[in-house]
Amino acid sequence: MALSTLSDVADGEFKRKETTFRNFISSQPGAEFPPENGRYHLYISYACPWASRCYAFMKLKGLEDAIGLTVVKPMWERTKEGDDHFGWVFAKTEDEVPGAQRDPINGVTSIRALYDLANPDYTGRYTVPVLWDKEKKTIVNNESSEITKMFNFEFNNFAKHPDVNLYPAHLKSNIEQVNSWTYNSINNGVYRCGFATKQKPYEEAFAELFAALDRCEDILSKQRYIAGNELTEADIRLFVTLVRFDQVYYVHFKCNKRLIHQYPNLFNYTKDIYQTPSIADTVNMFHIKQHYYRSHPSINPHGIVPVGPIVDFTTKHDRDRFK
Ligand SMILES: N[C@@H](CCC(=O)N[C@@H](CS)C(=O)NCC(=O)O)C(=O)O
Repeated sequence: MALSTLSDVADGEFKRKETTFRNFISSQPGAEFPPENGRYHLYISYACPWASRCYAFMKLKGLEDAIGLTVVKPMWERTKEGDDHFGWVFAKTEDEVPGAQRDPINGVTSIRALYDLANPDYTGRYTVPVLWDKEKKTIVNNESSEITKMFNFEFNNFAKHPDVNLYPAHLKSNIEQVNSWTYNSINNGVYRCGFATKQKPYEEAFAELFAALDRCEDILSKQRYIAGNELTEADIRLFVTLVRFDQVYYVHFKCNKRLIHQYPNLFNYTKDIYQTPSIADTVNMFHIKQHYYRSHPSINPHGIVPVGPIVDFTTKHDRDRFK
């Protein structure tokens, strides 16, 4: 099975490649991609933390009526007869896998086919999220950190919650400062542990990951959210990794120094974000576990999905102790 994720390994070290479609939806006069009600469509996997952060922004801003959404099947499958690429595919029928859908916009069978429609010469990875323009029939952007910015700022005329701002100006430098270390050491850090093919890069990524989690634990002992006392982009970015950690990364990616539910502040914080209205809708643990454990045969050859641990994010948290 060809695993495009593993093609990002060099010298035993996992190095994530840059994404390719980098256009912006903008309300500036004359913009090529203006914000319009009903024009854009987001393709995600519930398994993917990067795609899930886009979906979380969509929900927090109340953009579900303005921007369409389609969810792929959790397990990677062959994307084209005659070659050995495995990747994201759509459901064949609406009831094939609970939560997974057919492609209602282009009627294609895989995410790869969307990239081929957008650019027949495309040769990169076929990743989610994909933000699709129905009018120009192309991919606007496939970089989650940019899609979230567009959702935050550019659709306020159509958002049910235009007042929600996950990049408030007064916290901008804190947010960027936090993102600068959480991305490499935590969000990508778990992948650097999991996809390392040599001991040394694995151990380096592991040490960095747990040092960064300790740093979060310390910050979160003093304030409710990671960049201050309001929910921001930095929290959503951190949350998507924390919520997958105990049930996937601890086992599958060998991030097994400590579970998140053993850190009092990090665990209560994860529950706090999970219980923020509409965030729980973006977390589908069935898709998450099915994907990771069953789509990476190089690290879990038999595709057995561990039953535990059972983690309950719905119990009471203590984060309202910060006012
Ligand atoms: N930089 C991208 C990364 C997205 C990404 O790596 N997505 C993974 C899933 S978690 C994917 O679609 N992988 C498919 C593949 O590698 O073939 C973003 O943040 O949007």
